[in-house]
Amino acid sequence: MLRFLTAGESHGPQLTAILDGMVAGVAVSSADIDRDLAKRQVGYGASPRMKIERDHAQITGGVMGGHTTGAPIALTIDNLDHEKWKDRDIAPMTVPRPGHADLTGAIKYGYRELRLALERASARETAARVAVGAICRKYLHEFGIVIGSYVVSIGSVEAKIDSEINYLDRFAQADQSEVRCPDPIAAEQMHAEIRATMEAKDTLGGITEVVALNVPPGLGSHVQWDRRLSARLMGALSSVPAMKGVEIGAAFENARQRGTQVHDEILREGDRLVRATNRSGGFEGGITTGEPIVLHGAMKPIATTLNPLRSVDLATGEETHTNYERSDFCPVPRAGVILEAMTAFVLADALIEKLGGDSLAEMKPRFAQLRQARLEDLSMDNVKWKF
Ligand code: EPS
Repeated sequence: MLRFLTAGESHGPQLTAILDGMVAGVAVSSADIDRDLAKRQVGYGASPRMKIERDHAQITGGVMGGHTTGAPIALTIDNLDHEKWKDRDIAPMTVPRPGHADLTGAIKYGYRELRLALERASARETAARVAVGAICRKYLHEFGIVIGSYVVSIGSVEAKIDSEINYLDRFAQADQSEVRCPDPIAAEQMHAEIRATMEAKDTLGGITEVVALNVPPGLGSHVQWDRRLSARLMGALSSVPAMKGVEIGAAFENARQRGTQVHDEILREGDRLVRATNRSGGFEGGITTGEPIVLHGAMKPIATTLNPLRSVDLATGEETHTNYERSDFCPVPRAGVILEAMTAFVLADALIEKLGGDSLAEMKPRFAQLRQARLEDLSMDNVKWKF
């Protein structure tokens, strides 16, 4: 239903995105998108490149009079750094960095210069994704759905977040923190850990928790593998560069426990069916339960390290060491908004699929009629039957 493509190189003139399948009637402005783009540019440990760029989305199609028309939405984001690169004689790069797409890209496409892989594999591309996600987020807001994130670990430092703190407060606290961690003690330790990593000329990874609130039950489906929304979400999050692991709820902890300790018991609150816990992270059978969707994205320490790693110069065939390219030391704090964008895209797609229709006006009444986890929505025949 909903799909998007991006194009553009890290140091080329601009990034382009096309979002196809967004319904008519959603209020969207450049300012809405720029707010999210700005979040992607800050965070301790970010590349000096972020001081050069002032990401701004220019909407060039699909929005008229401040609202989506149902046509494909096109937008561009200029790379301000392009000025410094254009018309320059660029020294070829022939030593691939372990962990980046330099070598695999060259093997696949037969490049004779590794920059051709680097330019497109660069996480610069995620600016276009964040812009697309901002539009999806505006659509989801119309139905009260909110997506946020915060950092739960950087390197070996783990946040201890009081379970009493509600998600909206966690998002707000993360926005106040240079490392986007709502636990102020852990945030200080994370800051120190990033500083120590920079001094050691190294890079650092971490884990971000992404949460979607007020998602109705019944999105996605158990009936076919590729309709499991949990799988679509995990796939989308793992497509973010350097994101090497995705977890739904407490999946890895759950795997160490017995079933009675893991599953979210079903209780009654008046007519409503509620859950005692949310260890499943908001999914059962690949379908949303109506509880918060909780995901974790594990980011590896990025591949461009100031201290060299062993590699081979493809021009000479000699074993050598990598050369440093300007880069982030720890992009984990600014990765959250990218994970949020991918979550917003997948959830918007699932909601459009569920509701049908071409405009917000058609969808609003359908949303109000969605079946909920209430006894009155679930009439059971209670009679014997046979296959
Ligand atoms: C990146 C390397 C750095 C980062 C870049 C991702 O770029 P440069 O080589 O220009 O210093 O700044 O991220 C961005 C440009 C961005 O907007 O996030 C890489 O190698 O992936």
